[in-house]
Amino acid sequence: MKRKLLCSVWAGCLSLGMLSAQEFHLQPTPQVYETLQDSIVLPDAYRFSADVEGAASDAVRLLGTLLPDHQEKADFRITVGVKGDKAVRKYTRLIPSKAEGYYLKVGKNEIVIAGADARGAYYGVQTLAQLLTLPKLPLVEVTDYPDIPYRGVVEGFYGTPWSHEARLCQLEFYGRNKMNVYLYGPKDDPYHSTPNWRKPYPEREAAQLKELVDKAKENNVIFYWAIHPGQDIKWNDEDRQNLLNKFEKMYQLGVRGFAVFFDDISGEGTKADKQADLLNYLDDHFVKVKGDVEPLIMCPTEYNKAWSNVKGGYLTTLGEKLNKGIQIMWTGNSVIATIDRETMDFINPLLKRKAYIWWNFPVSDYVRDHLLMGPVYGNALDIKDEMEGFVSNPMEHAEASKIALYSVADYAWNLSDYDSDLSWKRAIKDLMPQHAAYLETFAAHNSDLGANGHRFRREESVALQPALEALLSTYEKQHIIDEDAWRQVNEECCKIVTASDILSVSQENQPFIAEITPWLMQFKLVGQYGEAVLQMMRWAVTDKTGFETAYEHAKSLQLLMYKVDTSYNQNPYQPGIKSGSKVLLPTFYALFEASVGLYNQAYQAALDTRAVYMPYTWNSDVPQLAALPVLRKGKMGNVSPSNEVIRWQAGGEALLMMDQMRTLKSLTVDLGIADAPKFIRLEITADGQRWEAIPLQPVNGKTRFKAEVEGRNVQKIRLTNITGQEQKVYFKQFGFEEK
Ligand code: 14T
Repeated sequence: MKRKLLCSVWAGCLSLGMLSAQEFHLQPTPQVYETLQDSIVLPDAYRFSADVEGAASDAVRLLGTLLPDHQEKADFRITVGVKGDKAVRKYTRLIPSKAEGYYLKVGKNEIVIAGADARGAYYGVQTLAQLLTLPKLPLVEVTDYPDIPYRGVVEGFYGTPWSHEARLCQLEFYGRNKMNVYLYGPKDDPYHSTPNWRKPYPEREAAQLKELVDKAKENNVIFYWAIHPGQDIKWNDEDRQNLLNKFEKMYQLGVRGFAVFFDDISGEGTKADKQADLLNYLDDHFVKVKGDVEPLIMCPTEYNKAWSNVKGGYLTTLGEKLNKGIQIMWTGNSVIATIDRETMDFINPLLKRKAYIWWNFPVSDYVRDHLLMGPVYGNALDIKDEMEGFVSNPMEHAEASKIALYSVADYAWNLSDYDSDLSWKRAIKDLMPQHAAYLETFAAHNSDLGANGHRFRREESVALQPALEALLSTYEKQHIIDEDAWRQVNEECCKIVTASDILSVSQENQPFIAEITPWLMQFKLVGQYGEAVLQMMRWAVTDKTGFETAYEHAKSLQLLMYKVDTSYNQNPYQPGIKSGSKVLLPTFYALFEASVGLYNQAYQAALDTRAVYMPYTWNSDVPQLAALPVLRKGKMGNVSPSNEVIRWQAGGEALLMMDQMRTLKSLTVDLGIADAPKFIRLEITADGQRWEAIPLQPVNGKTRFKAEVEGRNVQKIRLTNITGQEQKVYFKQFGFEEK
């Protein structure tokens, strides 16, 4: 923001109680913010001039919730209006000529809020509301407007849609942060997508949607309802009418913004000319006829550069055919990407309009075991004139998404003044003012996505990285402890444990804590594991029992982390709970291994150096089998099947080892051959010494066999080729269930 400061730090000269001047920052960052060195206390009585029934009525209503009842005869005057209103005529030339802009002045004897339009006036009052949270009201002049016309959120992820309560809370949040768009399009709402898009919502859902629409209006947010019909749409009159009927139903619920999504579909529905015809039809026969509906938005099938085939003409067709005014979404150079000038230079000419950016962050539907709580960075700051809209696709965790959404609002309002780190810190304070420091610790270490198919990564644990690197490299290379780094890391681990406990029981934002609780549990264990590993380093060669206790503790913590990872958030896609997975844990694992190595050397011991808890390990002298991963899900253990022919040499063995003795319930083997028992011997051992062969019994007379192991204790299971010749088999299944 351009701060024309008349005093270097205005409020530094005053006593500001809880909030210091340095801490105070308007959100989103205004375009021009001038401030005097002075402040006032808002009087109880004031004269009010506004056209209450006029365009500024939303602004007036919001103002009413902020101010005490006024009296007619008072010296202090509060004026609210929209450009053209009599009340604000005097200020006409000060109102920015930009949509949704406003001029706000707090003077000694007056407050003026003059909007370029109704939403502008409303935003002026939102800014005043922020100033009113200060102990004294600073004298200011704010001239403000958004850089990007449409800013907000598209609920467009796969997974559990947001709850009704979460949505209501979001809409208020958007209003406060000057976001004007909420696009409703959760992939797992059956009435949004195939095949039920044709059907009206049941009564209860319809009533809730109506409530959302009203809530959106109250907060000056445009509620867009999106339909996702492409997977089974027929390009005929009947389906066109089906779509129109559904829109009409939604119109009756109060919806005044509509979108059609053609993403992630295949087949007939993907044709550009058909899509354009449909959209134009809706534009001509619905939007234009109604007269009070926002411009249509469409999400194309080729919605990112990597998936587009320019020569195929899909995007060119849309660009040429789609009515002017219909907006087209774009996720960037790939599904998940940051947006830069090159992104816009590629797409805008094809679309013959400014693209409407669908930003796939902090959406986590392809990395569901992670939370994306880090700063919003990577989008160019010099492309404000290239985008029609900028909406963010969030996580299925509505409250946790607010950290990113706050910064998206900040960015899209004022690109050139956007500072990702400052914005992130303010977002955290906004979400949990009382516990911001703890939440910052949590967010700093829970921001990366882990390895993923989109190869989109975020920084994590940035502040601690130098200390972690120094600690690890001196320890690994020189076998000595960098004391400074050790202290820093230890302190951070301590903070992690403290933050996890305090946040877990915090009452400040309970829906938020409920969303992140499993990650808080995991985060605490990561901190404790770090502390234990630091102790192991300390004692590795100097205190045998000290080390052994720390080692056992670290091992226990590994097991506890494994339990959290396999007990919570067990979705079928990326089950589990990952925390501190980019920098913290890998460093702790490496330090664990290095310190066990030093201990083993010092005491001629042979402690297991493996840092990650593994209930089962799998090994074989048959090379093709040795490489297969072994997985555990709940009580089920499975060696991943292979789809190649396995050449199993005579006498070759495959061995499954348990970390401890476990009791079995069942065991299944399928080697793709009907006479497996002739070639393969299955044996178990409970003590690791004495082996016992278990007969394989056919299931369904095909290639699948089971072994009677109910109630048997085992430590190891072994398969051996007993034929004296190489056997060719398919390793289709080797699985068991624990009791
Ligand atoms: F419409 C789009 F702009 C878009 O991003 N569509 C989906 C979206 O619903 C989802 O949340 C997002 C992130 O996973 O990506 C799109 O969905 C995909 C992307 C893929 F690369 C679905 C399957 C994919 F292989």
